[in-house]
Formats: sequence, structure tokens, C-alpha cells
Amino acid sequence: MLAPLTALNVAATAPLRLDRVELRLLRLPLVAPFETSFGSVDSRLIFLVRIEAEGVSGWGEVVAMEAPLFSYETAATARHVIRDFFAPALLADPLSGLDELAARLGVFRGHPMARAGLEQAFVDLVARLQERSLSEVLGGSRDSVAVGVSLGIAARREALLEQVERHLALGYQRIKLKIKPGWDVDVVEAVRRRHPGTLLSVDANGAYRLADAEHLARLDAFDLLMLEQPLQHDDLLDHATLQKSIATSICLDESLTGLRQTEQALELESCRIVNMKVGRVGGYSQALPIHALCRERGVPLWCGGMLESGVGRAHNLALASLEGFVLPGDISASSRYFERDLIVPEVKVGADGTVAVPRGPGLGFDIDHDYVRARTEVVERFDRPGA
Ligand code: NPQ
Ligand code: MG
Repeated sequence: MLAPLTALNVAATAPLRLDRVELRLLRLPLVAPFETSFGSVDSRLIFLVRIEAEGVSGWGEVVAMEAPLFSYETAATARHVIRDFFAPALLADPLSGLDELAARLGVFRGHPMARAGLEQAFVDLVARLQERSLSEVLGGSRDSVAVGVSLGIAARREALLEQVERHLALGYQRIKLKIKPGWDVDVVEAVRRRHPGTLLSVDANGAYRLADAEHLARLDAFDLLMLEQPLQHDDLLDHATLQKSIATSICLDESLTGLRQTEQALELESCRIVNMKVGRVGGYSQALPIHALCRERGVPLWCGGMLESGVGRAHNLALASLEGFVLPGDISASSRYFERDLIVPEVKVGADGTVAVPRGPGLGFDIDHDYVRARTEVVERFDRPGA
């Protein structure tokens, strides 16, 4: 049995009356284009959520992309459901904690990334009101987390090999290569030959089909830590079949859209490793029980990334400080993606390939309000009725 959600309550002592939900869209250029099997991007539309209560602000990030490529959500669908449904539901009455917030939004279906942005902002707010760190509020136990880096599909193999060298020199403990048909076995072989001892994994973002099972089995020769999301985003059954026919451990990302899907994936043996993304699963109300489930089952868990700004990155860092996160996460340094981040200080990776978990209240980083303001393209505010 799983711990009831009430055990995960992060409520302040008295129910919290939210005064305002604010959405903010801003664009950050990427230091280099990032290419996956679903395409290439050279900037990131960042979607920040700020919730205000008792004169204090909590911050979250909606990690949806601009286009429905990773999942069906987009920044525009998230804005729509928050504006028309989620924000009014949360502003209508005080909230006793995260479980009540999740229940309030529970009448609505789908849109996990929109929910997660609100849950993040709420939990940061509660942590700040309690003057506790986000990591402490979530039940984290680590002072630092091991991190890896995700390297996109490159124009040439030599360019990728150079990036692998560079990131290993920076300390990253695990290299993840993005793969797709035509950029897979040969590339992985070349990287593995140069780096025989490195923790190495691959991520297909759903680019293969079960009919490719024999081709994917060729990856078994390279001692990969995992093969992430080889098949379709909404599949569990074909992954179970594939897992039986290859030695490499499958890790699911896109397919795990919540606690129930994760339970079913483990029951079906669709994967042996779980990628946690708080946005993809619909917030902390799902992420925490998924973490408990993985611990209970002895399933290795790690924290994925969605090219978040410092706000989402700080949330990932706090979550990855929980005991069950036993593999290096995709929590790279801010500078892996951005010239300048929205938080101060930016996230730094030590030479030992770890990131320190901040202990200050809430996120434990300051929002760079001047830079946020300078970059903002859209602000939308929803006030509590009667406020
Ligand atoms: C993954 N990310 O694990 C994702 C997917 C991904 C770090 O490999 C813009 C916004 C581009 C979000 C590309 C990593 C993106 C994105 C890939 C997310 O599957
Ligand atoms: Mg992935």
C-alpha cells in the first residue's frame, strides 16, 4: 500500500487564502540549438507561475513546450486551462495543503504540466511561509545531488564526441545521448569506444516502433545504463514486449504521465528504471507517491529535465534530494542551456559532478526580478474574487 496523500501534506498551520495567481511568459535564447528526435529548438519559451498569499510569493514553472512535440500540452493550452479553470478553482476558497489543492484540480482531466506549475508555486509558497527549504518540506535527505547531461543530436559525429569530452571534463557523472533512426548504433559505438568506463545512456523520445526490436537489441553491446523511451509516448504494452527481448534496461519518460501509469508500467514490466519529471506527472501530489512506489519496489529513479529556467531547475534539485533518486539526474548547470538564468546564484555543477542543494527558505535561490522583467513578453494576473 502507498502512503496516503495526507502524509504528503505541506500545509501551513491554518488554511491558506491565496490572493493572486500570476502567469508570466518570457523567452530565453539557448547557448546552442538542442536537437532531439522530434526536432531542434534554439530558444526556450519560459512559463513562470507566481502565487501570492499573506504578502509572500511562491514560484513554479510550467514546462510545456510551445509545440505539442513532447506531449499534447503547449504553453498556450496551459495558459488556457489555468486561466479558465485551475486558477479560479484555487482562488475560490482557502487551501489546507497540497492534498486539497490536488483534490480541487482533481475534477479536471489531463494537463499535468499546467497543474504542476501551480503545485510548485504553492509548495514554494508554503515552504517560504514556514521558513523551511523546499528540500526539507518535500522530505529530502541529500545535501548534494549527482548530475548528468543530455546531449542533443549533432550535425557530425566529431562534434558530438567533442561535446562528450567537454562535459566529462566539467565533471558530469553521466552522459545521455539523444538518438533517432539513423543516429544511433554507430554513434553510441563511437562514444563508448572513447569512453569505456563512463555511465552512458540514450534517449529516443519515442522514435522507434516494436518492429525495430532487433535493431535496438544491437545497443546491448555497449553496456548502457538505460534506453529511455524507445517507443511511442502513450505506450506501455509494446515497451513490456521490447524489454523482454533486449538486455538493456528500458527507462520510461513520456509514457509515465502520473502515478497510475507508473504503477501499471512497473506491473507490466514495461521499464526497469523511472524518469521523474514533476511537470510530466502532474506535480508533487503525483511525484511524491511515485517516489514512494519506486523506493518500495526497489526501482531506480532519477530526475529528468525539460530545459527549465532556474525556477524549474531549483524545484528539480529539491525533489532529487529525496532518498529514492539513486541515479544522476538531467539537472545540468544553468550555463548548459542559458547565458544568464532567472535565479541568483545560477545552478553550478561542481568538479565532482554534483549540485549542492540550497538550504535557504523555499527554492533557496533569489529570483532575478530585473532580468525576469526585462525578458517578460506577457503577464496575466488573476485576483481572488473580492480581493
Ligand atoms: C527528455 N529533455 O528527457 C527531454 C525532452 C526535451 C534534457 O533531454 C524544449 C523544451 C526542448 C523542452 C527538448 C532532455 C526540449 C524539451 C527535449 C524537452 O526527453
Ligand atoms: Mg526523455
